[in-house]
Amino acid sequence: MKQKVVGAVLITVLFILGGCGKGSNSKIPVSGKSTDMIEAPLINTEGTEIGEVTLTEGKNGVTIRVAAEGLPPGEHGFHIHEKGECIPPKFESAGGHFNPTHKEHGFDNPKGFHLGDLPNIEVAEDGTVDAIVSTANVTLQQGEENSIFDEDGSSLMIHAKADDYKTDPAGNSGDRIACAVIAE
Ligand SMILES: [Cu+2]
Ligand SMILES: [Zn+2]
Repeated sequence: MKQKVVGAVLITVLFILGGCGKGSNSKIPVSGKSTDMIEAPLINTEGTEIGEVTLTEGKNGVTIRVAAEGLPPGEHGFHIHEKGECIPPKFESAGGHFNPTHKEHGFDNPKGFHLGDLPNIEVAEDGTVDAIVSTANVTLQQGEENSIFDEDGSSLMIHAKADDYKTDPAGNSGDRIACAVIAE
């Protein structure tokens, strides 16, 4: 298991995010397969750890924080991919975008969007990023159709270029440059 289940700080984090909806009935998972919080290392195309992603589920969906360094400055596509495997340098092992509803890519695509589609993230001039994006389209709870804990797991991916939010299948966002396994 690469992702760590951090039960002790769960209540604190939910409180900070204001998403206390699940606070009363959330349980620390016995199986480790379904949870309210995930932390996972982010690796680059050389397999070097460059940061970390944190996913927290509250009543308005899942909040994803990505904190990393050593990335090219500018806007980058950011998605949940369909398989929980990050094999550098190309990360093709992660498959396409998480898409259990069989749509096309992009928020601006009339035939869209993938449930794994997310807003672009901005890397600063010094190559660091500390971004928070939210999505109501996925869940960390196992057994749901939109759960990232499906049979083959899921990963988070940063791309070389910005996502145009409309070009199928990946928003013309270019190479995959960093990957984190968020469910195995
Ligand atoms: Cu992607
Ligand atoms: Zn997509």
